[in-house]
Amino acid sequence: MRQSQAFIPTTKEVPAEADIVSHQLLLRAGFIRQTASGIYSFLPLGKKVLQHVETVIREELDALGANEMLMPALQPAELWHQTGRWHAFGSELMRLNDRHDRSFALGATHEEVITSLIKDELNSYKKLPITMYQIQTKYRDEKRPRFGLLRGREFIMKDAYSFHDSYESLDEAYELMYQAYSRIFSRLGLNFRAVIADSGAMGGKDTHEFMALSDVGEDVIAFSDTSSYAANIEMAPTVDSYQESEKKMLPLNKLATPNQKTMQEVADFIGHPLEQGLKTLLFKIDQSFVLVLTRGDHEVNDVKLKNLYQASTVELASEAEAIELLGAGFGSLGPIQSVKGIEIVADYAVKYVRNTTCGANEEGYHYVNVNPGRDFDVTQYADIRFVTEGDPSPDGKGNLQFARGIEIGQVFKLGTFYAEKLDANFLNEQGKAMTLIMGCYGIGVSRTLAAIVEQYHDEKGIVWPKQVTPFQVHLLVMNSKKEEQNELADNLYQLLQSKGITVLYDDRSERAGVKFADSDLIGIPVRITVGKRANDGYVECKLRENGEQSELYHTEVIDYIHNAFE
Ligand code: 9G3
Repeated sequence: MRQSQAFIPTTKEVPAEADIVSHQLLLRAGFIRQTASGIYSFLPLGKKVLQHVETVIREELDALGANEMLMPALQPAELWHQTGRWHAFGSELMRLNDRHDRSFALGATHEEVITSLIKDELNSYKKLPITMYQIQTKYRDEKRPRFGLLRGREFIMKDAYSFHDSYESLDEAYELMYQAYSRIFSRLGLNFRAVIADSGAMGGKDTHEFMALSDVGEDVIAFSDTSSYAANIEMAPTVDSYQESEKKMLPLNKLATPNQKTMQEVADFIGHPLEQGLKTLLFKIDQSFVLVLTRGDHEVNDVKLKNLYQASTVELASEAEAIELLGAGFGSLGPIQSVKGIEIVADYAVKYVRNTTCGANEEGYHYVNVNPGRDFDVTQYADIRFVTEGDPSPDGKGNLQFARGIEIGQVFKLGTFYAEKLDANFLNEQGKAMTLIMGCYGIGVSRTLAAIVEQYHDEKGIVWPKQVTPFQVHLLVMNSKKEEQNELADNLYQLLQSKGITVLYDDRSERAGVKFADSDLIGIPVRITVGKRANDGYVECKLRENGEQSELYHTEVIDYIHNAFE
């Protein structure tokens, strides 16, 4: 492509609304432009990268024998009513009415559509297992779209759905898709981890998230410093490896602790470390109140609470509710003499505390030398805290470290939820109608593009991995008015393309400095510069990833490029 005819609006200034590198660079290098909050146009260079990402995904999915198709974005509301999701998803699900006033959802995902389609067409175990996939635009009305393509309201997803006559068959498909995802993200050059995740609203049992490691990632992953164990921190289980305390129990005592509110303030006032204290929080789990206890230095994991109670909503009670129920505000809550009948759930670590401190359910008073079992009872002990760095890895090998990740893929074992709701059955060998068993598998295609930029850039701009670069070579001519430069550059442009090498040819009448800066910003792996030495047939070659430069005779350029891309 000749840059004099291309639409690549690079900019020097950093757009105010872009607060992470990938968002800034994709805007400045002319790959995307925002149309509305969380809604983007892919300009020519961005579209080319998207195509390369999609090609890698298609190759790996097709190799599994998955069937590519394309489903509509407009989905009849009836389908979502049947699965109960029309109401389950609030304003995040974008909806509209057609001219006959019939309701539709703009597809946020396609379990309903694909299951109703398969239901009508597939009825025999002989046709199972089958996997369908699409690469298609999704719509989710995020409350706070941000970070450019990382959290948009209209984005490109590869979503796949597999159908099975048994859970063994589902397990096989899941494993195959898991391995395919590993190949896809490796081929894209990403530094990623597959982590055990929480199936959340999707139900089902197993799910893994594929996380591209990045400090701007919204998710925190906990991984072993010794083994391959890795889990989303929402899921990482704690290991009950606490030691029994040798200290003897001291007599319970009630102390005035005026204006001591936070755990740290109380610990300092009493004179013991934070982990010696007891943290008491009042939660509303589905509509009932639960007193939740953790050690002073631990944090309640609401996803674990939600899974423990199989609840649909878990939220902190308000201070007013705490005062009304327990007689005190947040800084003075405790499990002693709490209102009878309030459930008390405590993290395993609480079982081992000795002579701890907790609120007295009275403003400005705390109990000291509190001991579980003697001074308060617990309805149940459970793993309800977030793991902390240094905790033993749940697989028994090494200790946990944290990293932030961008979720670029997720694989789910759905089970029969959608097939039951949509009455999607197949006849088994005995001719008996059985409910279809499903898996679903997503990759955030546009999000992956941004994750690649997060992992591949430097202070001058993007540094595209060769698998996804919009062009393989950036050919610059320093002064197109000089006949010898123009001629050599034009000849090279034709020659490289005749060898199947993709070339972005900067033939603009711009100053050298502008061309070099744009070239560093756009981030094409190999730059060939035709300049002063065009007369004796020499050109300058430079690798974007390490800045390595060499002066080559023009006949050597093809080999140089092939070496760079082998
Ligand atoms: C919605 C809205 C947002 C959603 C969903 C539905 C997430 C929803 C989960 C999934 C599960 C898998 C197939 C590809 C892989 C992921 N956010 N999920 O179902 F209506 Cl507004 O999308 N779907």
